[in-house]
Amino acid sequence: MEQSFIMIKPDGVQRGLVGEVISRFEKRGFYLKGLKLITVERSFAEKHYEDLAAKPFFAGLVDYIISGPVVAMVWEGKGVVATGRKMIGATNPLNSEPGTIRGDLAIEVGRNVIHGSDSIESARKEIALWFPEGLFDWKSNLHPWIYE
Ligand code: DAT
Ligand code: MG
Repeated sequence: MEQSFIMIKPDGVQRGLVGEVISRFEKRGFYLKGLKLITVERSFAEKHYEDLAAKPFFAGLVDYIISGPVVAMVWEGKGVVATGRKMIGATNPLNSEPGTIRGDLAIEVGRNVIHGSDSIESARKEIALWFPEGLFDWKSNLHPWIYE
């Protein structure tokens, strides 16, 4: 089944939003297949955001991501990549709809609480980067109550 890489950024961890974010993905019906609290090095953050290396905000973005621990997760379920993006909301929280994570919990683009893979292909790459040790293979007993 489809998987997405979701990360609570250092501001989300510092602000005590870990439970809130996890709760939204759990309640929606997605399955948690990987989870860790981790502080990454500059070179690792640069690799994660390599597509944005030419952007003027790249250095600041990397400084922010390495400024403290993040919660790296893999969530699984039908359509989780696109639905995860909708749950997260627009990149700039001032444009994020209320009801989305950023629209409810953030104000500035440089402190937007959460990352979510933007395509199935980037999810695959990001999961390989962040979880080289592999994921947990377990099946929820709620499955028939979430899927028909
Ligand atoms: P998203 O995180 O919604 O996938 P992105 O991949 O385009 O957005 O950018 C990655 C992060 O970089 C984003 O969460 C916040 C930061 N960022 C993006 N655009 C920015 C901008 N114009 N100014 C400052 N930071 C920006
Ligand atoms: Mg992105």
